[in-house]
Amino acid sequence: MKQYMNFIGGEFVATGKTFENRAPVDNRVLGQVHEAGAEEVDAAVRSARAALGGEWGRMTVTRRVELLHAVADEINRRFDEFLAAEMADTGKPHALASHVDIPRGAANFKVFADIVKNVPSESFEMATPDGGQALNYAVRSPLGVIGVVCPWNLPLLLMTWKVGPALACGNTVVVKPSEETPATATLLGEVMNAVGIPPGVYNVVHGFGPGSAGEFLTRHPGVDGITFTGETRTGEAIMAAAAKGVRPVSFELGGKNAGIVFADADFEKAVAGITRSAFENCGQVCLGTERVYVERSIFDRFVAALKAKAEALKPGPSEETGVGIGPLISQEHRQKVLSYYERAVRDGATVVTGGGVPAMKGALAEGHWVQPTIWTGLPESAAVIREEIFGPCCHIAPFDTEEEAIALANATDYGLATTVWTQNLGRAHRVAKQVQVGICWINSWFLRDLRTAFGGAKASGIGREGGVHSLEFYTELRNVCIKL
Ligand code: NAD
Ligand code: 6OD
Repeated sequence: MKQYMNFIGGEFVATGKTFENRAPVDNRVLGQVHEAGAEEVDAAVRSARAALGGEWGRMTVTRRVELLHAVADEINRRFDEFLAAEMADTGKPHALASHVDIPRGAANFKVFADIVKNVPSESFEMATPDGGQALNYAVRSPLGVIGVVCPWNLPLLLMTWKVGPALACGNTVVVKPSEETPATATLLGEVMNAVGIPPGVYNVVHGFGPGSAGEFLTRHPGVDGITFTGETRTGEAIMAAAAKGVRPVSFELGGKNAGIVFADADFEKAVAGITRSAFENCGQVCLGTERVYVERSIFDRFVAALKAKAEALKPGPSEETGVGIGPLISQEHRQKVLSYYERAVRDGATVVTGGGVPAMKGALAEGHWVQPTIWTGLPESAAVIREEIFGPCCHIAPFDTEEEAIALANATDYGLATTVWTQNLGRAHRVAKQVQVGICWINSWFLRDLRTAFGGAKASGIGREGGVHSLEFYTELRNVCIKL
């Protein structure tokens, strides 16, 4: 039976308390996860602190960049192991994990290493009151020990999206992966040792949130900053923990994202784009589209076309050829998603397609499958239009004017992403300027350039990461003023 251990000070650490890690495709037990208690979390934070004062803290940026490139190369060398681990933990299709999750895991180290190496610093000359001169210039210091708390939907991608820049800036990290997906964070410990990242720079503690490793880590006074991706409600709890000691936080939280399709859009591309944004990763993408607004003149045609696409998504295990959709992460999450499916019907929705569980054969019948689901006909006050479901489902409603579409998109407490489909550049720009979100895609979705700002407005997050914006969070900017 596989053992997923904590990684502390460069060593794999077992604990007396374990919990099962299960495969979403058939609910089989994949292995035992060693839950970190307060003692192990404390050891991890201490080892991260010690590493700051050691070789890592004294290392030149050039050498750090070389090492982080080596981490990326080693992930690529062990690509198949990372791929197998991620597919087993999440059940996501091979095409998705091999084209998105694992390559991004490597890229997150390379790109941020290069950004840190190349980003300039500001400097100002000034006249002083005594007629002399002074020179101001800024230097960046690492923030210190960073607590990294991660979700389960894109485990390696989202974890390294924070660990990459944190290490590139010279920090050390203690990562708390999701209890649902412990594998790739653990495997990364082997990579760190193999390429010579000093012990204590990268640490992993396994466990849950409240009363477990997540809470112990975020409350630990030795943690200098916390970066978190997950639910908005969890963000509130972590923010309260971070208040003690006034520690900075960077939050990427939930979403209830709108897709807007204008009648002048390239129809086929819009249908394909919304198919991805609504159903990719079984709808478990924070940037996903659960509310679709379509201009009335193409509404019926669009609904029929999206229905056909949803029904063509073949459910199945990651490795099977032609699989278009995997399972949800857990039985508990499936119950939540199915409760929204029932709620939509109770609230009077027209179920265009789906609404239940697909018939799966043999062992797969034990997996956490749900059908891709499309609703129409609900008022905007309905729960499935207001609340984040995080499943493969969307409600489609018609609109008549550009202003109406923008107002509908903005009528939510969240503000993460919007995807807009139109061939009118002027309109695209007008809409992009008015939607209250951190990222607005035009004629695309989840198209990522890691140099750009990423984050959420309103209840979808605090701060921006990506490119130089990551440096804002992971470093302290110090002005040096020299009287010449
Ligand atoms: P979650 O908030 O339940 O858990 C995320 C992590 O926080 C897990 O590691 C969990 O153990 C830990 N945690 C839970 N309670 C905690 C506490 N009180 N203190 C410390 N740690 C705690 O989220 P999830 O279910 O794993 O992920 C799905 C959610 O994440 C969705 O809401 C989704 O929108 C969001 N998400 C957002 C982004 C983004 O970029 N904005 C990206 C991915 C996922
Ligand atoms: O691409 C990224 O950097 C990122 N943070 C994606 C988030 C996806 C949410 O599920």
